This record gives sequence, structure tokens and C-alpha cells, in this order.
Amino acid sequence: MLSNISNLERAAEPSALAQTALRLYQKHFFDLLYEAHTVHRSFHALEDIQRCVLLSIKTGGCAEDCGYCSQSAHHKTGLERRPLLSVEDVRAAVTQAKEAGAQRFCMGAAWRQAPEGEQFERVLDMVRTIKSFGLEACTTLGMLTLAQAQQLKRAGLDAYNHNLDTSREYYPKIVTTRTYDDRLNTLRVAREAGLTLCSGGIIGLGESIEDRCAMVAELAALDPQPESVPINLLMPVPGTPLEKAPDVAVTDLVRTIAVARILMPRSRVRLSAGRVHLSQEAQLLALFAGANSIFIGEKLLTTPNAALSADEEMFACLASGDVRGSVSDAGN
Ligand code: SAM
Ligand code: DTB
Ligand code: SF4
Repeated sequence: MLSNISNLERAAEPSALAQTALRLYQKHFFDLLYEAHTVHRSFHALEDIQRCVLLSIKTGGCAEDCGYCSQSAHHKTGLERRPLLSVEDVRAAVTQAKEAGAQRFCMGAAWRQAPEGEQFERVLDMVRTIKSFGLEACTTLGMLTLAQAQQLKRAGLDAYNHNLDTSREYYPKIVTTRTYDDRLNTLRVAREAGLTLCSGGIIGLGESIEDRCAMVAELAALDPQPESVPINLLMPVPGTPLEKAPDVAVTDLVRTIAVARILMPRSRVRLSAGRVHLSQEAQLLALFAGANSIFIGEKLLTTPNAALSADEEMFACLASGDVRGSVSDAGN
């Protein structure tokens, strides 16, 4: 019943891998779940679910026109713009994140490309600050030059986040101010500087099943594969072109995670944006299918996240099987 995905197939071209991804995606839901969970168990410890905290260090006014984003200057979203935070602001946020049990701290900036000069120096100081707390450090600052990537690496940065977002084919329907190859190039630059890669995408942009599979295939074809793969469920933002994008079935989100888990067995797959729209059961299904990280805290970058208390309850259910609120309480 398990697909025998050979090493050869794993190292294949994105288009060949996309066929494999589609074949997996279209399996019976339970067969796919079974296979993904089997892969998950053989590569990861079940209790290893990483908690990360996000902080928007520079908010809004971005020159890119990403159709989903609250921070693009091309859309009227009413978001309050905020210039680059101070290192002390970041220190306070990292202190709080550590207290909340985070293992990784990720800073996001609404830049098309990371700036040069004082602002970049400040970001390097922020990275050093995160590392002084013993947390993994990740940043997402837009496009990078090799020299910038090397400076970030020297400051102690572990990972660089830069998402492919969707398939190569669908990409121009979502973003017109940069190309898919620009994205892949920044990933190459970050890798060349010795940073680990965090790259994933968004489900719910109106994309087809084929687009989802092609995106996972593009990621899986990177050699080496990204160590971290965030799968975001679109947070629809009023004022963006995608504010009324069609809803996604939970099974489709879970199928995408399962395919990512099978094709990138060693990567950390992150159940990222959109948890606030998922029931506890849906999130548990995503974790069963191979996700092994979540963002914690009340905010993602600009949109709300699941409450810490709800996450604690979810982890308690996982650990003990003590389902709060019994079936009979639910009126059955
Ligand atoms: N400007 C940088 C960039 O685009 O690489 C970093 C910040 S950007 C907000 C980081 C990622 O967040 C995007 O690549 C996208 O995948 C995700 N994202 C942004 N807005 C989102 C939304 N409304 N719903 C889900 N994911 C979103
Ligand atoms: C990623 O893939 N998801 C995170 C992180 N990488 C930077 C960001 C999610 C942002 C969701 C929309 C918002 O809060 O603005
Ligand atoms: Fe800018 Fe990143 Fe938002 Fe695109 S996703 S508009 S690059 S902040």
C-alpha cells in the first residue's frame, strides 16, 4: 500500500516530482494519511513539535504586490505602517517568546529586498540578540545579496525564510512585481552563504490541486531540500485581491501537508498561518499527517494566531489522550 518513492524519484526534476505528488494527493484520504504518518514516524519523534514565535520588525508599505498580503503598498488594507523596530523591542519580544516555550524566533520585514546600511546593521544586532537567548533564529527580509546572506550567517542566523508560495505556473496570477526565478535565486544565495532554508507556500489562493502538487514538487526538487517547509492557509485580508478567495477543505490542507511530508521526509513541516480558522481536530489531523511545528503567540506578522491557552489544551490532549469536554458533553 505504501508508495515506493525511490531516491531517484526524489532527486528528479520538478515536473516528474509533480506527477508523483499528484498521484499521492489523489489517493484515498486514509491511504495518504497512513503513508504520510508512517514516513513521519520513521524520520521524526512524535513528541518533537517545534514552537516558533513570529515578530514583524518592519510593517507595511512593501513595494511588492503579493495578492494575499496585508503589507503590500499596492492594496488598501488599512494596516498601520511601522518602521524598523529597535533592538530593545526585539529583546523584549524574545524574552517573552522564551518564557512561552518557543524554540525558534522568526523576524519578518515588509521589504522587497533587504536594505543596506544602518537598518541592515540593526537587523544583524537583532539576530545576535536572538542567539544570546539560545533560540534558533530565522529572518524573512525579501531578496538578499550574497554579501548580506553571509553577514547574516556570521551574525549567527540559522535559517532564511523565503516562500515559493504556489506553483511556477500560477505565481504570476498572485505576484507580478517579481518572478519565480527571483525567489529561487534568493534561496540559492541563502544556501550558498550556509544558511538553512525555510521555504513553503500558501493554500487557498484559488490554486488548483495540480498547483499545490507542483509547488510541493518544486520544494522537494531543491537539492538539498529545505530544512523547513511552512504550509500556510490563506488568512484572507480585506482590501487585498484575495479577500474573497474560495474556502479550502480541511482535507485539502491535510493532503498538501501529507504530500510534503512524504516527499521531504527529513524537513520540518510547519502548520503555519490559518490555525485560527481550524478546529483542534483539524490541527491534530495536520500534525498526524506530518506537520511538526506551529507558530505560537497571539499574532503571526499582522494577523491573529491561535490562543496560547488553546494550544496548551491541544498539546495536553496529544500527550495524555485526556480529551477535555467528553463526547457526551458535546450532546452525542
Ligand atoms: N517580505 C518577505 C517575503 O515576502 O519574503 C517576508 C514577509 S512575508 C509576509 C512572509 C510570507 O508570509 C509570505 O511569503 C507568505 O507566504 C506568507 N503570508 C503573507 N500573507 C499571508 C496571508 N494573508 N495568509 C497566509 N500567508 C501569508
Ligand atoms: C511563513 O510561511 N508564514 C509566516 C512566516 N513564514 C514568516 C508568516 C505568516 C504571515 C501570515 C499573515 C500575516 O500575519 O500578516
Ligand atoms: Fe511584501 Fe512579503 Fe507581503 Fe509580498 S509577502 S507584499 S514581499 S511583505
